[in-house]
Amino acid sequence: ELRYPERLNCAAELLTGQPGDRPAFLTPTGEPWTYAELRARVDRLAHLLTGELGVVPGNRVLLRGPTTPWLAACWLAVLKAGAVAVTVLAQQRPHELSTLCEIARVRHALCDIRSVDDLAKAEIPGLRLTTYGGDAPDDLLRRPAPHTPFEAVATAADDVALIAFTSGTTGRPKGCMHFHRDVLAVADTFSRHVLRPGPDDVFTGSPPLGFTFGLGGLVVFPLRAGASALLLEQAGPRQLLPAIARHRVTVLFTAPTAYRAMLGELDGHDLSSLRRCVSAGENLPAATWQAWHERTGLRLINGIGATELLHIFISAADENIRPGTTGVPVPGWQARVQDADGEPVPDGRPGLLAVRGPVGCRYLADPRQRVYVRDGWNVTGDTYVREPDGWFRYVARADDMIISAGYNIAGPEVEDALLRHPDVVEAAVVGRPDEERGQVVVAFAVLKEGADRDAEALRAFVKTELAPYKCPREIVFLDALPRTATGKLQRFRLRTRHPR
Ligand code: 3SK
Repeated sequence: ELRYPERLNCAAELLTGQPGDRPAFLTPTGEPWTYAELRARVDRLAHLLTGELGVVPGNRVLLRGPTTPWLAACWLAVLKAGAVAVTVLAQQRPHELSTLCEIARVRHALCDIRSVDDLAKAEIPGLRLTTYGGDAPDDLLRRPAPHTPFEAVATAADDVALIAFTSGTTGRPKGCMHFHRDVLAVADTFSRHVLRPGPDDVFTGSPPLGFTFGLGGLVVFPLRAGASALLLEQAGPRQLLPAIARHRVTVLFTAPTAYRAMLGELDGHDLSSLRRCVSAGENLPAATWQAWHERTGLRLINGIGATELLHIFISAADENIRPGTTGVPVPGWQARVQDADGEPVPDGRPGLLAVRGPVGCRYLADPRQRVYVRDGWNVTGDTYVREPDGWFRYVARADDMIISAGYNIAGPEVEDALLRHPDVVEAAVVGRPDEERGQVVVAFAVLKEGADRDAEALRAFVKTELAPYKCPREIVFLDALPRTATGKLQRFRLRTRHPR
């Protein structure tokens, strides 16, 4: 069981104990930041926040910018000052930003100068906006500040440390509050037991710090282990692959889409330093797992996490990985499959995934809390099967099951079959309303450059892989699938696409 002291400031904890001369953050171009430098910069920022900027404990401070050591340092300084970090994505537009600020009652914003335009355009009453990384004399990083240590505010372990937003794939965003102890708990469960990092590890990946998948993988987990993190502003396959070789990266965090995209570009890149590759954010099809294993010899760690629960709560570790399944509850977590009334469903049968552990969902003033948390269980909205030996297998998002002529069809199973075709790079399968069958299966596919867009041939291929009733009635070819800023597939946009 995890035990933390009653008074706990997680930022202070994350910055304590590492040798000062060890690297904390690396970037592709600049000098590494040592732990001593990181601590000193965080302390200067915390002095500025609590002095000139007038931030007081409990204030909500919006953080926005590309993934840089300065963004991570601002996040740590906000927490060290006892304020609440509201992390948002650099891609969010003025209207979205004003909604988030209204929900979280944001008073201050620290924004990378390169991401300021949309924030400046957003209508946010009373917001005190401060920029960093620019040339102006009042830029945060140019202001004079004491070079003395900053004493962390003695927050309670269950004071709110951060608010992370989940947009889901549609609907009004929900702000998820997480405590100081939650931040350490995700490091002390998933990272500690599954990744088992040490000071020599080098983490990198693509998820931004405004997505808790990235915040954990690129800041919290490396710091908790005294390791280092390579922070990339651009983290597509073209940047990730050379960066892994150059910085001898050992732990990689990215989504299934990026693993698939990297597969097409692996030639000539040295991945021999990698020892853990984490895939989350979306279901990992077995076909992607196999292809990555064949080409690299590495066994992808598939995880399911949620913004509501901060990070990953089911996954598998090391050799004990079964492609096509997610895994078992991370130590410290419990999971079960239940029906719509909250009654456990027998093993082997699909139902709703429910989990509980050291972190719980706490929506900020949102009645949807009652839907997510039922009887002390967090109901994630995913349909899962628990195998008789306790392994959890993903079926679909609960609202993504397709019911066609009385058959229950899981879109991801059909997607996996499509992805086994050598020309298919991305696939998404949805149900389209149909008078006769209730719904029919419609697939959207992105093909390799130059491949022949032959829907009939692809349908014939799927028929060799799956029972005919699962075969898509129609296959539509797209150049790219619609995704949210955090890379999640927006199936609702496909469902409402008009047939050709
Ligand atoms: O939303 C997710 O899929 C997720 C996955 C891993 C860690 C954190 C999150 C939010």
